[in-house]
This record gives sequence, structure tokens and C-alpha cells, in this order.
Amino acid sequence: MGASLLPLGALLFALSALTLMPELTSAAITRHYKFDVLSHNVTRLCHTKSIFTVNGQFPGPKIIAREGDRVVVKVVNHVQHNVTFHWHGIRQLQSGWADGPAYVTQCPIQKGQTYVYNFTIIGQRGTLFWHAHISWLRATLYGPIVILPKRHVPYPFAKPYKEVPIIFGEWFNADTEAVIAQALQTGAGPNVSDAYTINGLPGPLYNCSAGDTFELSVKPGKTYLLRFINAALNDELFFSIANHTLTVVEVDAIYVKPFNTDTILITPGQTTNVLLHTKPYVPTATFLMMARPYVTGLGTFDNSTTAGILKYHHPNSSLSSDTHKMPLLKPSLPPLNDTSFAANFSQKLRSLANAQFPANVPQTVNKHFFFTVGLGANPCPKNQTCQGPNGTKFSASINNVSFIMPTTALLQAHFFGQSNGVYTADFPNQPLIPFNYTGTSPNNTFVNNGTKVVVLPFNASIELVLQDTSILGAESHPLHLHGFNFFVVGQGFGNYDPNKDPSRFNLVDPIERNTVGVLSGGWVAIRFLADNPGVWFMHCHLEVHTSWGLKMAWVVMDGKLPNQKLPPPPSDLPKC
Ligand SMILES: *[C@@H]1O[C@H](CO)[C@@H](O)[C@H](O)[C@H]1NC(C)=O
Ligand SMILES: *[C@@H]1O[C@H](CO)[C@@H](O)[C@H](O)[C@H]1NC(C)=O
Ligand SMILES: *[C@@H]1O[C@H](CO)[C@@H](O)[C@H](O)[C@H]1NC(C)=O
Ligand SMILES: *[C@@H]1O[C@H](CO)[C@@H](O)[C@H](O)[C@H]1NC(C)=O
Ligand SMILES: *[C@@H]1O[C@H](CO)[C@@H](O)[C@H](O)[C@H]1NC(C)=O
Ligand SMILES: *[C@@H]1O[C@H](CO)[C@@H](O)[C@H](O)[C@H]1NC(C)=O
Ligand SMILES: *[C@@H]1O[C@H](CO)[C@@H](O)[C@H](O)[C@H]1NC(C)=O
Ligand SMILES: *[C@@H]1O[C@H](CO)[C@@H](O)[C@H](O)[C@H]1NC(C)=O
Ligand SMILES: *[C@@H]1O[C@H](CO)[C@@H](O)[C@H](O)[C@H]1NC(C)=O
Ligand SMILES: *[C@@H]1O[C@H](CO)[C@@H](O)[C@H](O)[C@H]1NC(C)=O
Ligand SMILES: *[C@@H]1O[C@H](CO)[C@@H](O)[C@H](O)[C@H]1NC(C)=O
Ligand SMILES: *[C@@H]1O[C@H](CO)[C@@H](O)[C@H](O)[C@H]1NC(C)=O
Ligand SMILES: [Cu+2]
Repeated sequence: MGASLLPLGALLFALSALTLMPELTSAAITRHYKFDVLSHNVTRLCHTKSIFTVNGQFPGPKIIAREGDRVVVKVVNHVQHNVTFHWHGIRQLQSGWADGPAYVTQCPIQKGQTYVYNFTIIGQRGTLFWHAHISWLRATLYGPIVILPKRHVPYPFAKPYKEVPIIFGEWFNADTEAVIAQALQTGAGPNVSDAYTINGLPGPLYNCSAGDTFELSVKPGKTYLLRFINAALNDELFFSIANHTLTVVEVDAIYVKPFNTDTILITPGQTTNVLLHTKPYVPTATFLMMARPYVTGLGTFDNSTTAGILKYHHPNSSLSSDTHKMPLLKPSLPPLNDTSFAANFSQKLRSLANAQFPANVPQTVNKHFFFTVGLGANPCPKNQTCQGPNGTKFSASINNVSFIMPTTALLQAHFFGQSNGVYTADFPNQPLIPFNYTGTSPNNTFVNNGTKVVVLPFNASIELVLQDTSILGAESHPLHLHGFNFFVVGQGFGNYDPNKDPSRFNLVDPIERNTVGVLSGGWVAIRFLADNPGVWFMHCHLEVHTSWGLKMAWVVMDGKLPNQKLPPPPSDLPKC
């Protein structure tokens, strides 16, 4: 088919689609992984419990690939619980069947079943992570994804001496499935975790945990690339290393304009790469690295601190210095509720926006959306007493719709034209009843519910304002969008003002990412191009809020050209 037969519009589409195609250089390879989902007994804080693992590892195995590579992960589920996996932040261009959220893009992999996730990493390099995407199984089923640049393509910063993934988690002595089941039954907030972890280890600040401490042993005068991932279920985290400055160079697999900071803030679902320049000499001290939560909600939370140790060893000796006699220095972390730190930190994040790594911010918008995000309540069933606010049950919603999970996957229903009875396409573009979102809450805090989606034409340019509400307490919500990166073009406190705020949007070098913290008592504005056909989940990455219904899905239709269509599902796609 000659291009000259196409109308000009279609030709432009074809050209822009071409630039999205993977560069099929001989260097691109297929990386094969096998994930056996197993139960294992693990001991932390002197408490042994059975957890789900991949291949018996906790945290799970690291996936390493280069930009352009294909990744094939064969999952075999050996446990009683249903499972799915999500490759968090991977764009899944035309591979929506591999995205993973249960009942959104696939039915779960049941006991004894196998499913092969098969996708190509296109136009991304940096740190991401994988995690289970059903109920609260991601509590222990998670691990890093490291995407190296294409061979012979350097980082836009000095080559680090070593690279170290550092993945934060949340340890519960209790069974996390029992914790969320109990909370949904009683209507109360779920029991909180017993510890935060660094690479699965709580560290020395907890009882019975000093032996489970992450240690980073470094040489003086070197640069280390630390790849931070927040895989905690329900908590944003501040992190700092005593007496060391961190240079942020990448978030969510997008390079940023480097900046120095003593402390980073990382929400669940976010990743942050930093350069750590070690001191030019071997200091006579060891240094704690510590993480503790940033919390804005009114509920109880785990206010504990996880710690690891940074220690130096002599470059020409395999012997570490006698660290026992040395002082152990602690970093100082911001107050647990430091929202101004959160606002300032996110302001500092800017895309590189250069010729090699442009910020392709949509300059015009086809469709505007305004979504409130926040908590609410469900009435208590008549024969029960509930332990949520004022005897109700906790809930959460977007535009007052608390999302009900379907019993079959949305993507299958969409692809085979069987949406009837599964979902409706009437998700509201804006709140049905406007109110003062960050002022005094309305008296009626009950939410509506449904399995509602927004349907978007292919290549629509979207602007979405996410507005926190103060219902049952203003709170920071890390919103995660599947299938896309978006640009964070604006943020502010209070209510978004559609007349004044857009004039201050940054359409030049805004940060591009997949998870953004909606400011507590404020809003963020994001833009993205709906260039990926499929069904894409969007939800708060605080797992408790997702469980309460703070989630929805976008259905992006196929485009006209063959390479703008979602291919049919793989033959081993699980059935419901
Ligand atoms: C884990 O511990 C329980 C109780 O202590 C025991 O019954 C079970 O066999 C152990 N499981 C594994 C996989 O070792
Ligand atoms: C993965 O997908 C590619 C492209 O569709 C296909 O050629 C390949 O056979 C698949 N691999 C596996 C193991 O399913
Ligand atoms: C939650 O905490 C309460 C109070 O400590 C306890 O009674 C309950 O058993 C816990 N629930 C779970 C599922 O561990
Ligand atoms: C660590 O920082 C503290 C406070 O800034 C300073 O007093 C101390 O000398 C530093 N120690 C080392 C070993 O760098
Ligand atoms: C954490 O919370 C507990 C219980 O509310 C309180 O006793 C303790 O002082 C708090 N710890 C910190 C470090 O804030
Ligand atoms: C943060 O917490 C401190 C101590 O609990 C309190 O005094 C302060 O008012 C809080 N700040 C905000 C912004 O909520
Ligand atoms: C309340 O009613 C529901 C549905 O009618 C029933 O399933 C449940 O067992 C009842 N609960 C109690 C505590 O009676
Ligand atoms: C509970 O009800 C009281 C009295 O009606 C009201 O003042 C309060 O704001 C309510 N609390 C919540 C959390 O809804
Ligand atoms: C909304 O509530 C805030 C806080 O009470 C108040 O400052 C603001 O004026 C209110 N805005 C409007 C439009 O009423
Ligand atoms: C909430 O209820 C109070 C007392 O019943 C009433 O004075 C107030 O106007 C109500 N507020 C709204 C926003 O409906
Ligand atoms: C959905 O809302 C209806 C009406 O308020 C309520 O009866 C039902 O329990 C809700 N369903 C869920 C799953 O919350
Ligand atoms: C697993 O998923 C299937 C399909 O949705 C469902 O029918 C079944 O009840 C689930 N099994 C468990 C143990 O949750
Ligand atoms: Cu949330």
C-alpha cells in the first residue's frame, strides 16, 4: 500500500506511529524468566510466618533487560491463592494482555495454572518494579526491574562504579490477606504494619531485628547508582543517609534534570534513581540510612523507622574497618506530616527535555477531565455493627464512584464486544455535585458505586486534574496510571481553579512519570496521549484505598492502522 494513497492526516499518523516502533537492532534480545509462586516460611522481628514468594526469594528476583528487549516471564502458580503480576511502569505498547491487574486485563492465574507474560520494553530505561496485582499479595510478591540503556548508549550522567537496587517494603507479622479481609468486613481501617523494610530487612531500630539489617559496603571516592523502589503497601516514605547528599537523576524510568537533596520522598508505586558520591577518604564513622513514612491521613499508621547501614571499606583491602568501635551517625528526616516538603520535592522534578530525551508534552488538549479523589463511607448493613467513621464502613472513590471489581476481566469484555453486564461507559468527567473539595466536608459522605469506565478514542490528548478532597480528612494519594506515562503540568493547594491555574502550567519540562502524589488538600494536573489501545487501570497506590474503591479504568479504542490495534489475546490467557 503506497503512502501516496493515504490522506495527509493518515500519513501523519503513520509517521508518528513509526517513531513509536521498537528499533529492531540486532542488539535487542529476549530475556526469559520463570516465576514459580510458592509459599515459604520467613522470620522477621522474631516472628515466623508463611508468605508467598517468587522462586522462594524475598524480595523477589530482579529482572534485567535493555531498552528494546523482549521480556518473557512464565508464571506457574503453585499456591492456593489466585495470582497475577504487573510490570509496574512498563508501557505495554500493544501488549495490554501482559499488564496484569486482576479482573482488569486478565482473569487470575489459579492454582496449578501457567501464564506467560510477553512484552517488549520500548523507549524506556531506568528502574521500575514488578508486583502481584490481586488483593494484597504484593505485600511480599515484588522485585526490581532494571532497564539498562541500549548497548553503547551512555547514561546522561557519569557512569557509576556500581548499581544497587534498594526496594522498600512493609512487613506485617499478621497475614495480610486476613488483615484486609477483616477491615473490609468490619468497615474499620486495616491493622497497620509492624515494620518497614529495606530489601526485605527491617534493620536495627526494631526489637529482635538487628541481624536483619541491609548493609551497603562502599569504597571511598566512587559514585554509586542507587535504584530506589517503594513497594510498601500503604505508606509514602522519606529516606536519607547520614552525612551524604543524594543526586536525583531519574524517576519512574525517566531521566530528570539532576538535583541534590539530603532526603528523598517516594510514594508507593514510584521509583527514584540517585547518585551517591562517597567521601574521598575512609571516614571513621558508619552511617545509617533511614526511611520512615510521610503521612497525612487521620487514621492510625505504622510510625516506625527502618534503617540500613552504609559502611566504608579500604579500597585495597578485603578487610572492612573495625566498624564496631566507630560512631554510628543518624540522618535527620522531615516530620511525619511534612506536606510542604512533599510539595517542594515534587516541584524540583523536571524532565531533561533535551534533543535526546525530549519532553513530548501534549500542547493541545482534546478532552478535559476533573476527578476528585478521596475517602467516603458506605452504610453499615442492617444486621451488623460497623467500625468505620460514625458506625459506617470506610470507602474511597473517584468522582464519588467507588469502583466495584467485575468478575471477569474488563479487557476481554471490551475486546470481544461483551461489555454488557460487565461495565458501563458512564464514568463522570467531573463531579456530579460540585462542593468545596478542600473545605468543610459535606454532611453526606456516602459514596456511589459501580464498574464504570471512560472510553477514549485512539490518540486523544487528555488533561486530567486530580483533586484531593477533605472528606474524612485530606490526604496525599499516589495515583498510578497503567499503560502510559503522563506529564505533571501543574500542582497546587486548595481547590483547582480552571480560570487561573492553567496559565501557570509547565508545558516545557514537566516531569514525566507513572505515579504522582496528589497533594494533600490540593490537586495535580497531568497530560497524556492515549496512544495505547487497551484497558488501563488507574488507582491510588495506597493499597488500602484501592481496596476501598479508589480506582477506575480507561478504555482506549483501536486506531485505524494495523499497528494501532490491540492484537488478540495469547492462547494461554487465564479464564474466569
Ligand atoms: C511453615 O511452618 C509451618 C508451621 O510452623 C509448618 O507447618 C509448615 O510445614 C512450614 N512450611 C514450609 C514450606 O516450610
Ligand atoms: C512473545 O510474543 C512474540 C510477538 O508476538 C512472539 O513472536 C513470541 O513467540 C512470544 N513468545 C512466547 C514465549 O510466547
Ligand atoms: C488486628 O488487630 C486487632 C487488635 O490488635 C487484633 O485483635 C486482630 O486480630 C488483628 N487482625 C488481624 C487480621 O491480624
Ligand atoms: C556528619 O554530620 C555532622 C552534622 O552535620 C557533622 O557534625 C559531622 O562532623 C559529620 N561527620 C562525618 C564523619 O562526616
Ligand atoms: C508512634 O506511635 C505510638 C502510638 O501512637 C507512640 O506511642 C509513639 O511515640 C510514636 N512514635 C514516634 C516515633 O512518633
Ligand atoms: C504536624 O504534626 C505536628 C506534631 O504532631 C503538629 O504540631 C503540626 O501541626 C502538624 N502539621 C500539619 C501541617 O498538620
Ligand atoms: C447479615 O446479613 C447478611 C445477608 O443477609 C448475611 O450474609 C450475614 O451472615 C448477616 N450477618 C450477621 C452478623 O447476622
Ligand atoms: C460523626 O457524626 C457527628 C455528629 O453527627 C459529626 O459531628 C461528625 O463530623 C461525624 N464524623 C464523621 C467522621 O463523619
Ligand atoms: C473552601 O473552604 C476553604 C477552607 O475552609 C475556604 O478557605 C475557602 O474560602 C472555601 N472556598 C470557597 C469557594 O467557598
Ligand atoms: C450539615 O449539617 C449541619 C447541621 O445539621 C447544617 O447546619 C449544615 O448546613 C450542613 N452542611 C451542609 C454542607 O449541608
Ligand atoms: C453499592 O451501593 C449500594 C447502594 O448504596 C449498596 O447497597 C451496595 O452495598 C454497594 N456495594 C458495594 C459493594 O459497596
Ligand atoms: C480464583 O479466580 C477464579 C476466577 O475468577 C474464581 O472463580 C475463584 O473463586 C478464585 N479462587 C479463589 C481461591 O479465590
Ligand atoms: Cu489514596
